[in-house]
Amino acid sequence: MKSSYNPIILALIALFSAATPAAPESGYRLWLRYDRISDPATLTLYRKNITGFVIPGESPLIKSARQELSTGLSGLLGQNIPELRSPARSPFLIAGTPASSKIIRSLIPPEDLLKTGDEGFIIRSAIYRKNKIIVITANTEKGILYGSFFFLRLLQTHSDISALNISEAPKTKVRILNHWDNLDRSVERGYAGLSLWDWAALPDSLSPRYTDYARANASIGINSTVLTNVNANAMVLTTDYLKKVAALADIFRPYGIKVYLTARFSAPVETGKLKTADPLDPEVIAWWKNKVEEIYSYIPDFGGFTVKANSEGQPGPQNYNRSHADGANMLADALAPHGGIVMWRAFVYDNNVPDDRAKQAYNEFVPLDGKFRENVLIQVKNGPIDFQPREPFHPLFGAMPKTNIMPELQITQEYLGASVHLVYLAPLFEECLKSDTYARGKGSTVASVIDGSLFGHSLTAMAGVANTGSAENWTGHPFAQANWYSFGRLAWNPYEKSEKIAEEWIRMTFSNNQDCIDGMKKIMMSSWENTIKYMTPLGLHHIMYSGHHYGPGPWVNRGRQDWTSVYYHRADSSGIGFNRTTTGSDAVSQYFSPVKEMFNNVETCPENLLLWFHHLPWDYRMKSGRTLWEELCYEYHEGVNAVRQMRKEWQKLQNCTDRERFEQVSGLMEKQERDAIIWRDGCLLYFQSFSRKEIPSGLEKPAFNLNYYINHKYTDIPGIR
Ligand code: GCV
Repeated sequence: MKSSYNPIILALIALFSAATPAAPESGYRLWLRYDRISDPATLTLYRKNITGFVIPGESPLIKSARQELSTGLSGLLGQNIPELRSPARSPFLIAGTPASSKIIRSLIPPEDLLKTGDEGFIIRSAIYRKNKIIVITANTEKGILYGSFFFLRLLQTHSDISALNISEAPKTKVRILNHWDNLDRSVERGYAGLSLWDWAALPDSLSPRYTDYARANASIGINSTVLTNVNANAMVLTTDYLKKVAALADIFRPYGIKVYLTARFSAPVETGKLKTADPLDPEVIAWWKNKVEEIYSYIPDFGGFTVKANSEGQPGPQNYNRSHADGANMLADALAPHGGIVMWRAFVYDNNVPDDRAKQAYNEFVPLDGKFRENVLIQVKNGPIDFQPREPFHPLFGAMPKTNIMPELQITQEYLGASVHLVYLAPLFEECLKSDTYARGKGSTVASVIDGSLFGHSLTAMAGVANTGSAENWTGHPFAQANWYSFGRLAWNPYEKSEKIAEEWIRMTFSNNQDCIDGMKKIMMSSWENTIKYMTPLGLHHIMYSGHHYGPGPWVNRGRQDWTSVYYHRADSSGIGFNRTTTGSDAVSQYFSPVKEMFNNVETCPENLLLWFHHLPWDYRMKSGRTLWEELCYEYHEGVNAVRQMRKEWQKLQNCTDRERFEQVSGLMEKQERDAIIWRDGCLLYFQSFSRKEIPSGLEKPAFNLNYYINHKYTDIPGIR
């Protein structure tokens, strides 16, 4: 379509609109900003294509979609885009199911919707009575809601909407946030303020934030949320709390979001006054059955339970000499008549440290394959230890073909710099999802386990440990919003590319100007690798300070052995690294061939996981020609230098954002540089006490001695005391 503006004037306006800093923004609106489209040509085109919208129906889901289309379209197009009672003679948008709209029935053949299931949708350009229209349709109203958000995203990202033919369906069924939120509003590993759930005020007082939380999630396809910490409190299962939970569920339902709770395994004893929580005890079975019935009486679409059992002090079936399957199945049987599910976590390891911690979940769960009910999923962290900056994929992926397996990713940055360091996590998630398990030969990726295609499972899910809190911008660091966003997009489609997701998010959250997109994308896409370099290069892991996991603590050697750093890095005068090869703990043998051999052989083991699998001498020759010690020094230095470079790049992007967010990010980057240096120098000085080698010339030398770093206290990091 031809624009009526002079192209030179258009170019000038575009240049100035991109180069003018916007009004201050707190970040509250996340990626749903709906500000008027700044590019005049795009705006004109969109205005010509959408003069109004039709959305038949009055159900809660349709009302949510209507509200979103109304604010979104009018905001983005900078003029009132009215809801039409009947089709207009000018181009319009129509959103509805075939059942709700004759126009849609006449335009979309029913077979086209077959593949979209009960949550997917179609967005298509069409001609109706010689008029160009845009159709959003789906089998269900939930699909209409998702389609509406998707369409708004097309506008927000300045996409071409002239010939649309989009068909989308999520690849997983349950796309769920796990909130590690306690009933006193503290958040375990939370760095963005208090819990969103104001339990004391619920159910009478309902913050508007609850609706905005639901909108944000729905906009990226998240359809479930576990409200409470996996280190669970049985109190949330009492009647008074269930009423509070029901109030939240009522707000989330119109956005297609189901609530779930964590079930404390000992609840029958703690709140039910039974003498045991043995999952095979008839009274215990009856207690859970009644409790579940009570929950459904308040929340008819309750999703089910997430359970951490027999892990890090949590009670579980093993307290009664029962297996994880006995425990999970007992809860699953109580939930099954109501359509509920159990997400049973595989994050278990023995406090007696009988074996390499990396091996324990596999050893515990693989023998139980096929023993879980159909409404049970085993929830597996992306790697075998615990959300480290980099881990190999968890060997349980692919190893339990007869069991529903779901991944647990961590969106909150427990081991990745809290909400201070800019770390875009989608490349980490993508690396795990793309990993080939070889469970059924080449191409058996983790993603194919998760979407159910590898072993033919239909109950599929992906969980992300949330990074949200009461901070005005939800996540503390403005860029941490991208981690929430990308989790949702990857849960919808585990094959999506992190770079594409970054670009979408930047366009919606900051700017559609190409230089801004390129600059921010560069920062985001390199941020994870850079952080690994100054924290845990070459496969090092779990060398954080104990208690908080923010700063370095390779010297931590007291307390429970597998909570110390020395257990993991095993540095001594002969070298460094954990020997998990066939000559060591043999964790490699939990992987299928040829992954096992690849990790086992020092020549083929990727260098970025070298010290995860191998203990090597300090003068081991790396591919670069440097010794291992030298390489370690260079990696740590490169990490710090990359943060410095990132700060410079950010300064160039001043006009890509408002002053408020620009200053906030600048301040955070300053801290990130300071703390990256602490990581580098603390770790190198400590490891140097074993290697007894000089830091190569040309590299910066630590400003203080080792004791300084050992005694360093952080006073300005959110959530860290
Ligand atoms: C919720 C790690 C964290 C704990 C967390 C645990 C888990 O150990 O440090 O805070 O507890 O993982 O995932 O259960």
